[in-house]
Amino acid sequence: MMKMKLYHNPRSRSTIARWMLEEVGAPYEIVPVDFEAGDTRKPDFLALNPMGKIPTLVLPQGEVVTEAPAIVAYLADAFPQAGLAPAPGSPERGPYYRWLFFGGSVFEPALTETMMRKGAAPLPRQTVGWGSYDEAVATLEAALAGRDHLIADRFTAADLYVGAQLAFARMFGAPRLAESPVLGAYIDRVTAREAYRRANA
Ligand SMILES: N[C@@H](CCC(=O)N[C@@H](CS)C(=O)NCC(=O)O)C(=O)O
Repeated sequence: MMKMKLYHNPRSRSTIARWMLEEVGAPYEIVPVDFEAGDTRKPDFLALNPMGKIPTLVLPQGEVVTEAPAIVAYLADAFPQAGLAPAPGSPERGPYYRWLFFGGSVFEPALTETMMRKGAAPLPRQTVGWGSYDEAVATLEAALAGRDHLIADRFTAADLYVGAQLAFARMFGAPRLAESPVLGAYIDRVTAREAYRRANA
């Protein structure tokens, strides 16, 4: 059987895609990417993803999927038996998209801003699409207060993506997370999953 190919480096966001591949039980092979050897700048790789970034997933038919949240969302739909996405068009699909996109277009850039511009004045919150890091964290904290998961009281691909971002943030020592029992418990809960362990072994 033709397998999906994941261009991967264990010290990168491609661990998110690998975690999702493990969750859904997809047959896949790893194509190792060596940053130091310049693999992401080589023409063959740039032909797949001109951004020169991983994760990059190549489907057996040749289609290319990039951007970790898109890979996660695609796999959730392609492997419905894993039960990681509410049905398209169902009411729960709305908040499911909300949190998946929140992870990619709010939390991630907010985290990058707070970690890489330490000491600089924050970018204007009304203009940048992610508002501010503090608001992004407070929003997730409010969404998770008194509940185990973001949607429908079960683990979905949105928890995988947002949980992965939060786990990275905690690992990098990002502000506000150590003081949040709600987010701390959430990160512990999602990263206790077997598929997470397999992907990060
Ligand atoms: N928007 C992308 C970000 C991917 C990304 O920035 N990947 C980094 C590693 S964590 C990368 O491939 N860097 C290598 C490079 O830019 O040459 C996603 O969400 O997947």
